[in-house]
Amino acid sequence: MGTVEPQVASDAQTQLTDGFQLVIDALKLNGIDTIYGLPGIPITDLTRRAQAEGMRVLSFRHEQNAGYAASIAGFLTQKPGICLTVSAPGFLNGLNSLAHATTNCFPMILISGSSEREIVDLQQGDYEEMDQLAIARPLAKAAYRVLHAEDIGVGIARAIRAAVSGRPGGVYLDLPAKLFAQSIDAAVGKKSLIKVVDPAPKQIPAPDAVKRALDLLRGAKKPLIILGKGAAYAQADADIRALVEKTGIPYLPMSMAKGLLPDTHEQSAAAARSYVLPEADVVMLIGARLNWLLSHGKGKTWGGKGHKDWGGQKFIQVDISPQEADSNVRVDAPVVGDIGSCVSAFLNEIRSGWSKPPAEWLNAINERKTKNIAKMAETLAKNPSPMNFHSALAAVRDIVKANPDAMFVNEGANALDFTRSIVDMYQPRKRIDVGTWGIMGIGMGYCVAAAVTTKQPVIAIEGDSAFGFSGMEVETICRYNLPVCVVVLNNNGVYKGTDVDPTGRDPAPTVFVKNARYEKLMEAFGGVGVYATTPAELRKAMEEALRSKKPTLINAVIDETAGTESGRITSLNPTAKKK
Ligand SMILES: Cc1ncc(C[n+]2csc(CCOP(=O)(O)OP(=O)(O)O)c2C)c(N)n1
Ligand SMILES: [Mg+2]
Repeated sequence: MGTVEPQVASDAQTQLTDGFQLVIDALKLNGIDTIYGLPGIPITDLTRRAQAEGMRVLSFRHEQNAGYAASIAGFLTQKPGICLTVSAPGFLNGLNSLAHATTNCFPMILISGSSEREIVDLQQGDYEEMDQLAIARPLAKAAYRVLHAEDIGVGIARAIRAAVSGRPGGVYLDLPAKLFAQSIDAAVGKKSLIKVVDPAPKQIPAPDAVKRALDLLRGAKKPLIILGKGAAYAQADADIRALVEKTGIPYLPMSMAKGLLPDTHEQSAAAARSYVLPEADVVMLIGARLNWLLSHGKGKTWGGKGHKDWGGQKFIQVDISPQEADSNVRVDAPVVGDIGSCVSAFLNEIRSGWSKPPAEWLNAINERKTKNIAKMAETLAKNPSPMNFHSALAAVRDIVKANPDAMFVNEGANALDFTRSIVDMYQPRKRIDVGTWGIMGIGMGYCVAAAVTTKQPVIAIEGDSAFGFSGMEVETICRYNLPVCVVVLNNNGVYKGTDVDPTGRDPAPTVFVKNARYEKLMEAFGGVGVYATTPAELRKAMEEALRSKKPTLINAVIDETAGTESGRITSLNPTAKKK
């Protein structure tokens, strides 16, 4: 190990190829040109040779961040993002992102090297011994192992198809160390590779399901459309916008669907969310699941009497997975197919005419919207000292408006919830965030993948706790000189910086070192660090970062009393009964 040997495939004398080469050839044959990973036994040479063969190999400081990068690359490109790790510990570090990809329906393949099968299976104590395939299987949409070089082509083809077809997800591919060095005849090897034809075939919805859905929608007095990140993934942006505009139905974007239509669109009901959810009589879900993020379609959010009661709405659910319907409440009109095909079927049907929703409904929404937007504008105009989330995010909002092409990464609790509601998005698939699990740690991995796959500048709005999960990857951002501007909304802790240990011994579990200088971390690797205590300083630093395209970290000092416990999901937090 250790030498670069990109010539094996074309070695005229031996006419041999090997496992390393076949993995690279199989990926390239399928248009996969980027690997997010971290080298070590047994995949070090795979990273070297992939790079020597022109693949982009992005090397991270921790596999979890490489994995998150791969998962979001899958979301942004509809091609499986590849994460490459070493055995046992590297594999486990990557596993979190595999589960994340499956949960979020992002196409991703975690490829891990693994140790000697014979030794692992007899539990004889090999270097980094672990039965990785068995451990990955319950967290993946599919999991495969390849033992023979001749099967690499099939293994990669199956992994690609499983990742992107139907409902996308995370796939695990186990490649034992011995596989890489196996030599086979180069011509046999070449023939064994498979270029996957139509990896994500269209799934056309049944015409009667389309009709049933539109009949229900047509009869609604208070219809509502909810766009989920499945709708963003579909890349059917023009049709989705046409459906919303032609029907005239108010819509709500879920977090990562923001920007499918500009958030400033007159039909957006986002500023009247708490009014439209309980009031709507027919709700069309497009690529959005009725999970916790939509309060399971029931309870007080939806106008139910008790916290588990159905509010009485009828649901139309447009989803690629037939199993999604009835997951929480009855779905009266399931429409199963890929979002693009379903939306285009709706458009075909409504071409013959559609009457807009009743004016009372639209007026009632507009009234609430106008009131809430005015109230928010008042809050945003304040300029308190120290700066709070609102005054900082008012600056961020203007910057995003002026740079609608920029990618936008967001994580934290208050840093997430305030940003989502204050910062408008103007284009599809710009906002990428904590997703289905509300996971902390996606930040810097997402920044790298967003910069690499879209070639656009990236803005990341990070809670100080959230940032810490992947902070070391600022070195990765500097190493590849990516145009990433990280803003740490620094309130000295998780939710707030004000907690104290009642015994007086230690810092409270939710607080960090006060006035930490996160910007110096970026400076350590040659990037630009800025310490900002006012919205004006923050604005200036962001403008400069976008202009210069230099890796930048702005430490935005936020009033440590400003946040709330758990941000907007305080109700999910069990609190100890007071004695
Ligand atoms: C992997 C993971 N670990 C822990 C949590 C619990 N958690 C939710 S938000 C959060 C951090 C919130 O603090 P910060 O990022 O500073 O945001 P703030 O509310 O202070 O703006 C944590 C630790 C999580 N969501 N994911
Ligand atoms: Mg914080």
